[in-house]
Amino acid sequence: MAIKSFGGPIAAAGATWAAGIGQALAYTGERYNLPLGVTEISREVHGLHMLIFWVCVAIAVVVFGAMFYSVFAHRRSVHPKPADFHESTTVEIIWTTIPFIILIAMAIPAAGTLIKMEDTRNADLTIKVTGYQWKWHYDYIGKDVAFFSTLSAESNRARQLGSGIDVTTVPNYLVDVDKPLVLPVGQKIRFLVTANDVIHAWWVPELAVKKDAIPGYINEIWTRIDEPGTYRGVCAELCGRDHGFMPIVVQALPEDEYNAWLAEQKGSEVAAAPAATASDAAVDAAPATAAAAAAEQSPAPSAGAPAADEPTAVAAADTETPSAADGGGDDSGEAMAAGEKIYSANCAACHQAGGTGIPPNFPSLVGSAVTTGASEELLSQIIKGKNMMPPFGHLSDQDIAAVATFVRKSWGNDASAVKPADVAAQR
Ligand code: HEC
Ligand SMILES: [Cu+2]
Repeated sequence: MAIKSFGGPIAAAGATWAAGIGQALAYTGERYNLPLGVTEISREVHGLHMLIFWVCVAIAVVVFGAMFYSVFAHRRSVHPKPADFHESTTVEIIWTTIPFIILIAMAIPAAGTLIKMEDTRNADLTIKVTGYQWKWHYDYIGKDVAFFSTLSAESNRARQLGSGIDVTTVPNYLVDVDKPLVLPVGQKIRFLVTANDVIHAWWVPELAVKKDAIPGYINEIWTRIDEPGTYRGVCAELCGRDHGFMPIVVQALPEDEYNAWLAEQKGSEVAAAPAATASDAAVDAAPATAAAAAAEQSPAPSAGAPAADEPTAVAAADTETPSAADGGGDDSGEAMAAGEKIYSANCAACHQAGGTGIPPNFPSLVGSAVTTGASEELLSQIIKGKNMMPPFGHLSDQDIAAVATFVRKSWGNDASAVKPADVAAQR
C-alpha cells in the first residue's frame, strides 16, 4: 500500500531528474563549449576540439581505470605480501609508443586546419582593424570607408558606478556597439590587425578568429562567413582600465545588402563637410589611417582620393578645414548635434550626460573655467589629456571642434564656438 502510493511520485521524480540531467548537459554544452560557429574554419576548430576532448576522455578512462583497479585489486588485505618486480622494457616501450602515436594522430588534422587559417591569399576584401584604448577602428582598405566602433551609449550609461540601471534590462549589455563591423557573407575577408597604443586582441568566437593587435606590427587573419547574422566578441587582451568595455559586433549581410550599405557609407563620406557626419570624416585625419591609406591604397576613383593621396594627416586635415568652417559658420545646430554624439561616445562616461561630472574625481563642465575660458587651453587639454583624463588626439580636428563647441554651449555654458582650424593650431 505504502509502496504503491510512493511508486508514482518516485517514478515521476526519477523522470524529472533524468530530464533535468539531459537539459543540464545540453545547456552546459551550449554555454560552456566552443560555439560551432558560422565559418568552415570555426567548424573545423570545433571538430578538432571535440576530437581531442574525446581522446582525453578515453585516456582518462584507461589510466584512472587501471589505477582504481590496481588500488582495489591489490589492496593490502588481499595481498599482504607485495610483489617486488622491477623494470619491464616491454611496458616502457608500450607506454612511450602509444602516446607518441596518439600525439601524431592529433597533430595531423590540427596542422591541416592551422595551415588553412594562416592562408590569407586571394582575399576579396581587406579590412584593417586597429585597437585603441578602448575602442576599435575599422578601415575598409581601398573602399574609402572607415570608422570607429565604440561601446553602445546604452551599455555605457548602465555600466557607470551608481547608474541605478538594472543591467539585466539592457539588451546585449557590454557586447553592443554604436557602429558594427558590416561584412558580406560568402567572401574571403582578410583582417590586418594592429593597435595604436597597447596590445589588444580581436576575438569573435563564432568566426573562430582571435588575433593579437600589437602596436607596430600587423597580424593577418581571415574569415569567410556562411550565414548572415550578428556575431559578438570582445577584446581578449587585458589592455587597461576599460578593457571590458571595447566589444566587437560583426554584422554579416547578404552580398547585395552589404553593397548597398557600403554605397551608403561612401555617400556619407563624400558629403562629409557638414559636421553631422564628422565622425565618418574623422578617419581621413586619423594618423594611423592616413598612413595605411598611403601604404595600402592605390588611388581610388572617388571623391575621397585626393585626401588619401596627401602624404600626411595634417595635409588631409587642412583640406577639410575650409568646408568645415563654412558649415560651422552658418548653422551651429548641426555642429551641436555632431558634438553631442561625440560627447556621449567619448566624454559622458566621466563627465556624465548632463556635464555634471562625478566630483571630486571627474570635474563638472557646467560653468567650469577651462570649458568656458580660452579655447586654446580647452583644446590642448582635449588633445593631450590631463592626469586622469585620457588624450583624444586621435579624433579629427572636426570632431574635436564639434565636441569643444558642444561643451562650450551646453548646460547653460555660453562661450564662443571652436573651429577645426583652431584645433589644428593646437596640435
Ligand atoms: C576617463 C575619464 C574622462 C574622460 C573620458 C574625459 N575626461 Fe575630461 N576630465 C577628466 C578628469 C579626471 C579631469 C580633471 C583633470 C585635472 O585637472 O586633473 C577632466 C577635466 C576636463 C575639463 C576641465 C574641467 C575643469 O574645469 O577643470 C574639460 C573641459 C574636459 N575634461 C573635457 C572633456 C571632454 C570634451 C571630453 C571628451 C572628449 C572629456 N573631458 C573626456 C576625465 C575625463
Ligand atoms: Cu583592448
